[in-house]
Amino acid sequence: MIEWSNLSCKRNSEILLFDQLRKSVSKAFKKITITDFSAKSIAKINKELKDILIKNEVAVKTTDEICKRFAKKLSEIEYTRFSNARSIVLTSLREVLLEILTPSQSIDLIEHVKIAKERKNPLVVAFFGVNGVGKTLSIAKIGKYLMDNGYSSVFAAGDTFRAGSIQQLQKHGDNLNIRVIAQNYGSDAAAVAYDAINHATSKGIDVVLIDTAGRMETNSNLMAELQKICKVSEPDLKFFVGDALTGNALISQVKLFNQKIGIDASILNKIDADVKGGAAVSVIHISEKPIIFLGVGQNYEDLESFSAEIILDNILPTK
Ligand SMILES: Nc1nc2c(ncn2[C@@H]2O[C@H](COP(=O)(O)OP(=O)(O)O)[C@@H](O)[C@H]2O)c(=O)[nH]1
Ligand SMILES: [Mg+2]
Repeated sequence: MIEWSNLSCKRNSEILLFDQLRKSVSKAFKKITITDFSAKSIAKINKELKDILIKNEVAVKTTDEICKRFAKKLSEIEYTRFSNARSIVLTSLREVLLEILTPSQSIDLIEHVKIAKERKNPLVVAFFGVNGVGKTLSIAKIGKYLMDNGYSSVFAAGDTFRAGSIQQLQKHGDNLNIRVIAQNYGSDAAAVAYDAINHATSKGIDVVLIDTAGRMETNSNLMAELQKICKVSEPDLKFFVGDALTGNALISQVKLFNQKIGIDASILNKIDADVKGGAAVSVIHISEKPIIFLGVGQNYEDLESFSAEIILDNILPTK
């Protein structure tokens, strides 16, 4: 059993993200010796890029899309003998990755809270994902984030399945001084969510954060339970929570949860431990939904608002 009281609120300021991906890109791009952007030269760089992306766990479909757009961009370059090939290649790759990391819609949690407040309703946010990806800790981090921004929240202990899950959420609630609405293990998670929404409505609490059970994504009972939670609590926002360390399994999870539940955004955790770094790029491309937060550690403050620029700065060499 993890000792939750050990969680402090210290900031982990020096987080080295996507170490391996950056190193491979840097190494490959140092070697760029091409002197033209002929179809042959482009194919050569593209092959190198493809290998790097696949090795660093960017999904195959995402890799293909990046390479396709990258090759197209390079083929449109007007190259002269004064051009700096390496800089052209880097700029083009940055542009392509930025497109991939910027889905059509973006999500600002605080804006959603403000709108719900104007309507005098609590904002209802539900968290979904398989076991161990960090749903419960994300709820605690977001509870703290909302508090730091001047908004109140209540936690709904909707994982009534896994032993210890209610106590785990309760411990976070105690640490953060946030109320937890819970029933017994085995009780109806949708009823817990419903209670929490009633509690928030009657007490004027701004946000309801609903924890849910994980199990395996292939478990059809789980999907039925999660759909029932959605039907009863009608969440304003549904967040898929994923673990960056799970590589390609993450891609099938986000696809499935999106299909069965319909997600609004993803939270990607354990970025602090993800040396490969392909997950963030793939999750956005595959789900066509933004990442709203990155989990970068086990402290309550280890939550970063997502920014494509931060990811790019971490992946691409600057010179
Ligand atoms: N290093 C790291 N660990 C995390 C992060 N998010 C969650 N964890 C750890 O992952 C484990 C599972 O988290 P939990 O919230 O219980 O996952 P859940 O089963 O989805 O509710 C715990 O040990 C967390 O401390 C993160 O961003 N970085
Ligand atoms: Mg949990």
